[in-house]
Amino acid sequence: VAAPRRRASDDPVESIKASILDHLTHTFARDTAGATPRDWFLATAMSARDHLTSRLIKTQSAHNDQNVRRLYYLSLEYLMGRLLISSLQNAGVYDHTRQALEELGVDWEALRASEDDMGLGNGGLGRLAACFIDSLATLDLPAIGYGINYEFGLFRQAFENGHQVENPDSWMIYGTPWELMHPEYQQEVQIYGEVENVFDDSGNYRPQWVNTHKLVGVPNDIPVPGYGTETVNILRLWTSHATEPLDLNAFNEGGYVEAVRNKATSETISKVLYPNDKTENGKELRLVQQYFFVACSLKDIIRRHMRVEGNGWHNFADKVAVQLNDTHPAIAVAELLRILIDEESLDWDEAWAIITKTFAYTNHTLLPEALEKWGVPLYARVLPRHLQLIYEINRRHLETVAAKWPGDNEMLSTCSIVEEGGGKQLRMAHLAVVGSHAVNGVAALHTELLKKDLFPYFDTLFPGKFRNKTNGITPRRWLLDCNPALSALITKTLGRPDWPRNLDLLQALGKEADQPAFQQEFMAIKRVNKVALAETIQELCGIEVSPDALFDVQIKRLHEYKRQHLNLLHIVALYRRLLQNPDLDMVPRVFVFAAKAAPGYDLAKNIIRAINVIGARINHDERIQGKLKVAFLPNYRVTLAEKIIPAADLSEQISTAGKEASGTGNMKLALNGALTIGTLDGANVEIGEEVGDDNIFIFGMTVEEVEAVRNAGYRPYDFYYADEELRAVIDWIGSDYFTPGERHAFAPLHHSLLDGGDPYMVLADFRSYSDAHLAVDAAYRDSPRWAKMAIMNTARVGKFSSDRTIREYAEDIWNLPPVPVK
Ligand code: DL6
Repeated sequence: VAAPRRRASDDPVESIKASILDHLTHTFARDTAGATPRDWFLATAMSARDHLTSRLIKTQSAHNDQNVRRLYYLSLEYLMGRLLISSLQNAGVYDHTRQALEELGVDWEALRASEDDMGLGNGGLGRLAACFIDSLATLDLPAIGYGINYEFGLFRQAFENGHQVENPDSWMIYGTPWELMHPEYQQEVQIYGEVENVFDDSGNYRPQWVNTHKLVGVPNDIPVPGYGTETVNILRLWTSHATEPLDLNAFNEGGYVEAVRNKATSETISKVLYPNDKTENGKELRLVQQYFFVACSLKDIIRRHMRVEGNGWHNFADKVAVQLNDTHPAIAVAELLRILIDEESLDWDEAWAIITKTFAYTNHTLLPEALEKWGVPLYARVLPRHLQLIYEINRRHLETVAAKWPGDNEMLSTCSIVEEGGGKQLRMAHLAVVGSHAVNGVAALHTELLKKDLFPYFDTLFPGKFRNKTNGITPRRWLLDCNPALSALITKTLGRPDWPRNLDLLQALGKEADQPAFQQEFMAIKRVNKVALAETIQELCGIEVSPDALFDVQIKRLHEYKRQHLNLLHIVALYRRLLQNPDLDMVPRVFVFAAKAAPGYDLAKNIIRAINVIGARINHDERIQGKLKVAFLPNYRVTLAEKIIPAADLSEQISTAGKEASGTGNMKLALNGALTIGTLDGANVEIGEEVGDDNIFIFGMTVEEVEAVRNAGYRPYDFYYADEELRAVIDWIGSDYFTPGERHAFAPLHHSLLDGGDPYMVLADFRSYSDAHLAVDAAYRDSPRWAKMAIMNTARVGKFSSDRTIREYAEDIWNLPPVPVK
């Protein structure tokens, strides 16, 4: 039935109902009888958006009126997930909206399932950016996130015969209700071309970037509401367009494809997210993507500043702080320099002072293959003027190096932005360090290693520039929204509902950890979440699992250094123990995996196949009486994480020490009462410090031990021959037992463990890992002890709220005061 135009009501539920019906009818032209769940989702999202846009306008007025200092977060990735629940929660209208929909007879589960994930990121780095913009708004910090509005997000993963297959993620093929397009703020930017020296009006030679290709970036804004505050910031994502969408002359002459060629080429830039989370060096389109979004964003930042300040370069760095999320946007250093010198005619020193006050850089990895380098010939073609400027930055930088270490040529080449030898390459991390006033790692251990191993000379050259900012996660999405039952228990127990804005309050739960009644309530919620996950496992994998088993979870990108294959070796060892002794007394376990592998990463894909195939054999083996189950859930993404995390008993954080910069899944799982089995790596170290040794299972070599073993000449065969069980497990995997008729199915995995040198020392850590699992087994049998440990985890991880992280950035790096919106 068509609704009349909305009438204001004093009753919030009535008012939301009217708003939803109004959008259903007048925005989407649907009546209630024929509306699909997606129609209801769209109408509800628009109703939520109405709440956000009015606050957004208020926020922008407050920021403009007070001419505030702003933070601009530049990130090539934002892994947002679904936005409906978090938008409703943060806007404070979640309960009323649920009630309104219930009264309208709408199926809530179907409605929310019809929202596609906004998966514009690969993994940790992109999800961190999403948590950060939530915290920025929650803390009333004036901030704008900039990125790319990819038409296709991270691929959708399916399994065929255990193999990963990738399908395109056309998440916005039918549009998305969250984006507000602003053609009035479109920016034209240029690329390619060449540099000519021409005389300027004062008779001086000046370089000019000419014969360039022009592109247009159109901004799409996503409102980002803070929780429990009026502030609504924006995430501004650029879509690429051609300056001339249609060549009418070509069209009139019958060249139909020619007529739209320019449009198609230009639109390619924002078409698809690159699916590697650690490497993408050398791809021209990737470089173009980086420059496109950086150039559009800087123009937009300058436009906003100059609107108030006129030609106000003198106070630009007072009003503008830019955070580079990894080196992906590091070209911003050269682009701002180009604008200041070529377009604004500032002299070098003035320009450089502005730049180094404006930028700060976050490093997210120590893995050498993840450190971005660009071939000089490619740069010369795509960004010829920037290349010149980077050379000049480097020349001046090397003068400083030479002054510090006179006559040390080795030091010059180590510190240079330009890597010589082979083909010349630009080291983007060096450019980012030189062009920033602050550089941070993402966990205490990572920052130490950054200073010691990755940039040792820079730390000496720029004392105080390197700082630590341990990552965090937003407690809104990762507890309040994804685990409503536990959230309700926390609110009831603490007697206050404001813990999602102050996660340290959870500490008070520690007092309840020994109380049988509280333990029962806490564990009953875990069980309900496990029942729900068991249903999802049945639905997605066709595997029946018992919620009484211990749910042992490893969810993250598939990477050798994250060592999903260590987990697999242990599973096969357990299977073998059970076959040898079917009466073995062990806590039944469900091993849950979810992970995407980069499409070109053969070993990672082989590990996925091995887990799937070996898992299937285990799942169907009646001899082991259901004591072991292995489920690899397809298409890992934020929405799936929200289902798995509240149901996890054990969190696998088992990277080789020194390799995982921080990890953030470890924080989400601990917050939801999962115990960690982990190495002393990344933020595991700090999680251990917070929860205490009694509430975590630490195993394996430390960073120092890893280094010592490697220096002594690591030989995986030594461990293979020394450990009968390990040897049997590896031989078994190397045989065709699990793939009858198909020989060498797991040869890449087998090779990596032995003849390939086992680069991540899986074999060296195997026994210690297996022993730690025995300790897990013993602890789980003692239900009160386990419950206490789980509660202690939830109670003691308040430090890992991204609000704490962002507060530290704001105070220590951005010098950014909050601006409450009335
Ligand atoms: O800082 C966020 C996240 C860390 O928690 C992970 O440890 C780290 O691996 C990840 N890095 C990336 C991409 N790496 N690069 N470049 O996702 O960042």
